[in-house]
Order: sequence, then C-alpha cells, then structure tokens
Amino acid sequence: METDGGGWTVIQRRDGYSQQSNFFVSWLSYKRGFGDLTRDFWLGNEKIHALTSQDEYRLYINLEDFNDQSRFVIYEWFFITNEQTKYTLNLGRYMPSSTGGDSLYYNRGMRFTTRDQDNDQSMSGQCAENYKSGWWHAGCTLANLNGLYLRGNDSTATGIFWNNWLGAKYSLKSCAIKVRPTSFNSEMLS
Ligand SMILES: [Ca+2]
Repeated sequence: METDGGGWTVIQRRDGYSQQSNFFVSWLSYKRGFGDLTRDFWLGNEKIHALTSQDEYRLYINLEDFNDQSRFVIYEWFFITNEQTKYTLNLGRYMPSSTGGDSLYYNRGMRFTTRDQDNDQSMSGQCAENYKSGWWHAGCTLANLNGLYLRGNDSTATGIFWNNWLGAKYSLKSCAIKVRPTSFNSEMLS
C-alpha cells in the first residue's frame, strides 16, 4: 500500500509512462488490484473497501492536462461497500475549495461496473464497454479516470476525462486518487 508524506494512501494513478497498464480489465482484476505501485495502478476494490471501513477518509483527486495545467477535487468523505454490494460508492459533499468541478456527483451511490460485470443504470447499454473503464457507472459517467490513455483530444470519450474541467473528449495527462483520514493533522509529521 502506497503512501507519500502527509498520510496519504494513493488508490489510483495514471501518467504518461512509456509502458501503460491496461485499465480495461475484469471484475476480478479490479477486485484484486493491478498495475505497478511505482507507476500506474488500481489499488484494488477489496483493499479500498477494507481501508475505508477502518476510519473516515477524505477523497482527493489530482488532475493534469498536457499544457501544464492542473486541478484538484476534494470530497468531504469517501468509502466503498463490500463485494456483495458491488463496492458501491459513498461520497460526502464536494468541497468548495476544489478547482476541478464536481464531476463525481452523478456516480454517488452507484455500484462498480467492469467489462464483464454490468451493475450500471443503463438498461440498454454497458457503460464499462462504452467508456472502456471499470468505474462506478450510473448511466454512465461524467468522470472516467480509469479510461484509455489517449493523450489529449479524443473524439470517442473513452479516455481519462473529468467533464467539468475539460469535457469528456479530452484525455488527461495524469491523475491520482488519494485518501487521507479526516482526522489527519499535519502536526503529526513534525
Ligand atoms: Ca447496463
């Protein structure tokens, strides 16, 4: 489990690595986690569930485009349920100090969906297939941080997007999803 200074646990990271991990993978892969903790990865839904059941965590998302611009998004609290209830996303309020916009509101209360397990709210469609990602798809999503690594403009809206910032047809350069206990006090480090 990866942490960096400041009590963080990183649950997902994407960036412009020459070798990219495949994020369009199965339920079992998302359950167990995949990728390389020193590069791009998904920590794993079992671990994210276990971690976020232990304590109250705040959710932090960092986003970066190909023009050296960045944004961040904070949600007051975050946890996911267990596998039986499909790792449902539970999310507190969008913190107004955030700069990226609230693109996850639509996913609140949604179950996790993968290419081989459709738990979304689209009756006719398969959101994981449509957006090439495992995610808490509703019918489907305004944020797709587990999408394909497509490097900027992308007419297909299957990349790594955050709709409230650059729209669904811009695939970001990098992103990270991190959690930290809401009780965390930076003085603990000194
Ligand atoms: Ca469906």
